[in-house]
Amino acid sequence: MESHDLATLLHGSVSPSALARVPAGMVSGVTADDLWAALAEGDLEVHYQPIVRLIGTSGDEEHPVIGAEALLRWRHPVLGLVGPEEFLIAFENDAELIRAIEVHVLLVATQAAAHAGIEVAVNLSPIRFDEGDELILSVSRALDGTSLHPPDLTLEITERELPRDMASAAKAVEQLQLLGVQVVSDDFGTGYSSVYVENLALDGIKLDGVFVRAAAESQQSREAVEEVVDRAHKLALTVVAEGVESRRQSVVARAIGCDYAQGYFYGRPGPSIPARGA
Ligand code: G
Ligand code: MN
Repeated sequence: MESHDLATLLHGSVSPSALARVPAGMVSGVTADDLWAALAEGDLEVHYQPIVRLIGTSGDEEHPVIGAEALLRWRHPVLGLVGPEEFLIAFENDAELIRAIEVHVLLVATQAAAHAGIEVAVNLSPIRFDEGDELILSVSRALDGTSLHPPDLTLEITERELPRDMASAAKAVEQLQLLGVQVVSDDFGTGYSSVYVENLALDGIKLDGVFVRAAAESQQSREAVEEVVDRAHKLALTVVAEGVESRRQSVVARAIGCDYAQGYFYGRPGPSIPARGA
């Protein structure tokens, strides 16, 4: 089975304009020093958005929380809370800064999740997968520092960018899985889906919200997205539906076989980690 069919099918399910993301406005004048200072002063906070289980639930009213995605937020002295898309993009190639911020999020999130008794997903940028041992070390240190079970930690890697070297990224994914953690492709369908699925032995995909919303809007899109979910399952990938904003989208995500879901409908990101649901 050709995994690039996944991307082709998905792209056919939405209009090209739906995929063209409008870049978020950057907070102007931010320097790397500002971010190092924010990190040192505790102004880089970790917020959490619940992830719910859809499989094995008895109806569309039941959305047990099984985990959370850790999301970085900068508590800016003037602007208030700002998301990473508004301040981090300009520093995408500053590997040292990105590493320091991501290690901070990883440490805070794993401790919070161990305490709350839930699973947690942490975002890693593709450049971290070029570091080799450095990444593996920071993940194993984070695990050593808590009672979190490794399978309860998921690392999300966005497929919007490519790691510089796919072969070493593939090796990093294998080493992470040897630690027992899971690795999933984030924003699935919006980037290099086929490259990711073909080169990395992923545990799952997070289907971008644009497809979940399209599936709830037209029968044709729904069939295409359902086919992608079926094929992902055949590749032994779990599927998280992202960006679920309404009851209707939630019902559709469950009906087409998504295993888990996340989005404003179940809960917005917030400063406290959610408790495990019934
Ligand atoms: O790329 P990634 O999936 O990691 O992005 C997560 C971002 O998506 C967060 O900043 C979060 O605030 C946002 N988000 C979470 N749920 C929803 C949703 O239901 N709708 C929209 N539009 N954005 C969401
Ligand atoms: Mn993510």
